[in-house]
This record gives sequence, C-alpha cells and structure tokens, in this order.
Amino acid sequence: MREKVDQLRQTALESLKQLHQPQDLENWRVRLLGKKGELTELLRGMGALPAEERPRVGQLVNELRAQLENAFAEKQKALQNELRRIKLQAETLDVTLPGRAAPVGGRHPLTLVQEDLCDIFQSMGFDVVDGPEIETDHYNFEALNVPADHPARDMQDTFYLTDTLLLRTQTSAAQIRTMESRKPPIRIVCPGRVFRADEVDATHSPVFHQMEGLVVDKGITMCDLKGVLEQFAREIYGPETKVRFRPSFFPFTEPSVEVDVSCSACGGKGCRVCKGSGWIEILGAGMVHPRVLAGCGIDPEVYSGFAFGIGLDRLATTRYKISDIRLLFEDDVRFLAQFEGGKQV
Ligand code: 2U9
Repeated sequence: MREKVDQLRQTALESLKQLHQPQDLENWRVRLLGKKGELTELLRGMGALPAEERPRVGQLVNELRAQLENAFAEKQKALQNELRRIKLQAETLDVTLPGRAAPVGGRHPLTLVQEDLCDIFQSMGFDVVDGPEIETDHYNFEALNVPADHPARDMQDTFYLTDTLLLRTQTSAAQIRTMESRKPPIRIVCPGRVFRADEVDATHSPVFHQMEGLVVDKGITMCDLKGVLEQFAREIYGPETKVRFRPSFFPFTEPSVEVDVSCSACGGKGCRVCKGSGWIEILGAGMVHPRVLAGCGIDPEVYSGFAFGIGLDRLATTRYKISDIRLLFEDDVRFLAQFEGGKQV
C-alpha cells in the first residue's frame, strides 16, 4: 500500500510539472483530488487491509492529499503569474511613439465674416447683442412701423408659427428690446440667423444671416451714419474704398438709403463682378423712424438715431468666391475645410 501511495505521488507530481494550461490543471485536480479521483480510489482500497494497518495507511493517504493540494495551489499561482506576464507583454505600449494628430475643425465662412464685422463695430464702441429667433408679430413688425398691409407680413413671405408667433425676418426685434430696456446712448450691433419664405436657388435661401446696427443718442445725424459706414467699408474692402448713398425706402427708417461701395475687384472702373457699374450694393440704412423711437418710450424730439442692415451671406460668398449660397448651409466638411486659415480676401 505504501508503494502505491509513493507511486501515485511520483506520477502525480511529475504530470503536474508538464501542465501549462489552466484547463489541464483543473483536469489534473479532478483526476487526482476529485470525489471520484485516484486518491479516493486509494482510500477505498483500504477496506481490504487488516484493521491495524488502516490508521497508518489512512494517515499516509491524507499526507499525500495535503501534499498534492499544496502542489496544486502552487502550480495554479505560478500558471496565473505566467499567463499574466504573457498578457502584459502582448499589451506593451511604446510610449515614445509619436501620437496621431487629431483633426482640428475650422470656423465656418459665415462665422469668420461675422467675427470680423463684430470686431470692426466693437472697435467703434458698439456692443454685440443677441435675441430670440422666434419672435412675436409685435417685435418683428408692429414696433418697426411695418404696417399691417405690408407685403412682408404676408404668409407668402414670412414663416408664421401661430397667429402671433413667427420666425424673425430681421434681427431688428432684438434692437427694439434693447431700446426698451436701456436708456440712450445706445450703440449696438445684432448679428444672427433670419428667415424668409424664399424659393431656394444659388443666391436665395429661406435661412440667411444679417447684422443690424443701431445708434441712438442726442444729436445723431445722417453724418454719423456716413462716418460709421465709411469706416466700416474701408476696414472690410481696403482704405481706398469709396462709399455712395442712394435714396431708398424702409418703413423703419426715414430717410432711408442704400449704400454702395466702389468695386474692389476693378477699383471702380467697371468689371464682371460689379456688372460694369463700378459699384457694389452692400447694405441698407437710414435714420430711425420717429414712430419707432416713440414706440420704445424714447422721445424723438430729444433723441435721434441711425440704423443699418448688412446681409452676411453675400459678404461671405463674394469674399471667398463661393458660387452658390447653398454651400453655406450643407455642412460638407470638404467645403468647410477650405476656410480653416481664416481670411482669404
Ligand atoms: C431698428 C430700427 C431700424 C435696420 C435696417 C436695413 C435698412 C436693410 C437689409 C440688408 C440686407 C436686410 O439682410 S438684408 O436683406 N436691411 O436694408 N436694415 S435699415 O433698421 C432698423 C433696425 C432696428 C430699431
């Protein structure tokens, strides 16, 4: 019996040494130490021994069990360490490798134009103000002296959400709100998205962008308007730029003007860009209508003001030679990536 125990010890420990996989190790445990394993078999064989030998042999078998259990635990630990070492080795990172460059987004051409305009007007002392895109009929039309029968108020031209709520057609409403909440002197520009029920083509979009400006103070005249717009035009188109005013009409300004700049492509001689005229229309403007001031609680006998509106989309398309306004709204990254560098005038 002692021989059997020694033999089992030897073969068990020998075979344990050959194992390299956790599953094989488990099989080994079941085969030797399991309920129906070889050690249990050995114990069963004790029945055939004389009674006086049984305690001694039982002790031998128990010692073997303890020895095999220890050997198993040690092997298990060694195997786990080995597997962990192999796994870590496979995951080794070379921290000295150069990193992959992350793509950096650029600013949209409209953002670039808007930022330039804000800079120019801020340097002249204007604040930039914001307002809601959903407006009331009152702020978008009524307060701007746009009469009820004006074509702009027609369903064909304006996106109405309800009887009284609409998508703003100009950013003037934000300026009305400013006049209601601040006392003159007021010097603000108001950039933003506006909406008109236009058919889409290469030069029209139902969503477009503008920047409106407003100055209200004592003694403001048309001369101030000219000075500010001339300064603006020279900063945008260059110091040689000439500015001309033509009479026009807007319900919210009186008198009203349309403002042209000398064509920067030909210096005013006449070319394809300016259709031979030497001039390019850039904005509309005028003296704020007394009725608009009075409606905001500003006495038109004491205060006067000027206002202007600039379309940003056309400024962006001419500056960056973009042939179709729709490109500004399609978010095609191949198109947008071309403007990363900023100014390209
Ligand atoms: C207040 C009073 C008057 C803003 C003005 C224009 C003339 C104008 C157009 C330019 C191109 C709109 O985007 S566009 O189509 N705008 O011609 N805008 S005067 O007048 C105001 C603004 C606010 C309180």
